[in-house]
Amino acid sequence: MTTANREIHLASRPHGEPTPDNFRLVHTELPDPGPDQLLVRNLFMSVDPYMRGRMNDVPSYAPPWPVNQPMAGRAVGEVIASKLTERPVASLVLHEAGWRGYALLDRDSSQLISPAAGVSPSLYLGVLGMPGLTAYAGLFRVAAFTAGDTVFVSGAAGAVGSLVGQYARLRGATRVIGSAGSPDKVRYLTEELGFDAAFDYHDAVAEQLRAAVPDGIDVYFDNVGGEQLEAAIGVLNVHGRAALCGSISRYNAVAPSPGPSNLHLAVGKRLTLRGFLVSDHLDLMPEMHVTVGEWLRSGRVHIRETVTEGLETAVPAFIGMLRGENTGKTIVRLAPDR
Ligand code: NAP
Ligand code: FER
Repeated sequence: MTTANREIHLASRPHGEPTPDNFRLVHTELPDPGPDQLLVRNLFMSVDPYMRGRMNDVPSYAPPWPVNQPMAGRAVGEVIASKLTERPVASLVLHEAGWRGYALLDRDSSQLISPAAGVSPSLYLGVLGMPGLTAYAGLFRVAAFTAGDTVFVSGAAGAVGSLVGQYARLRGATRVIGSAGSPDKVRYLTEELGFDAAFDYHDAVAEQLRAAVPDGIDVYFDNVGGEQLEAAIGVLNVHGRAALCGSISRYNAVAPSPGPSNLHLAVGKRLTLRGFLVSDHLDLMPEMHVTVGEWLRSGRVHIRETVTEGLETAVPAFIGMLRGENTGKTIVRLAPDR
């Protein structure tokens, strides 16, 4: 027997912002699982900013996606046929074969997950997965947050940023400030997530940030780079730390952009500006699950997902996420019954 499948391939490499014609929906057939293989039906797939980098043919920590091949990305699937005893039918697995309806996996390419009762498996793509660990490791290890710090996070209404701000408050920040791309998101930060202040970065970034932090900041969690990084360097206190997590304001850029014009301030203020990859901090995953699992259970961390339905919405969801159409984690539901 075979299983009819649909997969999204990279059709061409974008110049600037990705467009729908950079992608192609392809119909394929999957064979039944061979020895030690399992067949999964994908329930949820993730679209993430780093995928924009994988569309480019340039050397990077993550190799470029090949053209005319299915794209990779995290997904949660339900095992529907298995020749591997450790992955029985009906179990749930986290894996890298997103952007498709079904996938053939083996032991090494799949990880069993057991969501607690009432926990959506999609959380393993967000707060309990890669973005969640990014927030946790970036704040507590990379930026060396300690109670009493004042924290500024950009991209604050997104998957990573929304967690950073909440984790800082829960661990005793003096003040937490966030920036985001719309008045609705700014309200979400202050009214639902408990940020002390927030602003829309489309207008007068340096002035708004300065007004929000009269005593400066000790930690900057940088999701966006560019103008906001420069503004943050301007208000960082002596011995301040910045965790350089991402530079999404530059991901669609077609020409190099100048660095922060005030980098010299790092000398006198003895700043630490430290880039990091979540994959270097996987040792924190168990601790993160214990700590954040308890925060979620007790209702002290709020999460939001922006969910679209069906594989045909994956490309618009990805392009929309890069444009800021999401709040919280962007998820594509692939199985209408979950
Ligand atoms: P996300 O924040 O959920 O979604 C991306 C957000 O970026 C959009 O919602 C949009 O929100 C914002 N954005 C788009 N263009 C922008 C611009 N020009 N200036 C400022 N903001 C802009 O995505 P995420 O998954 O949480 O990722 C956030 C950042 O973390 C990204 O930079 C990503 O690459 C990085 N990251 C790094 C690691 C690592 O290991 N270093 C791991 C995961 C993620 P607005 O409406 O606010 O514009
Ligand atoms: C990883 C390391 C980094 C990874 C994702 C990232 C999916 C994301 C980086 C970014 O968004 O800048 O292993 O796995």
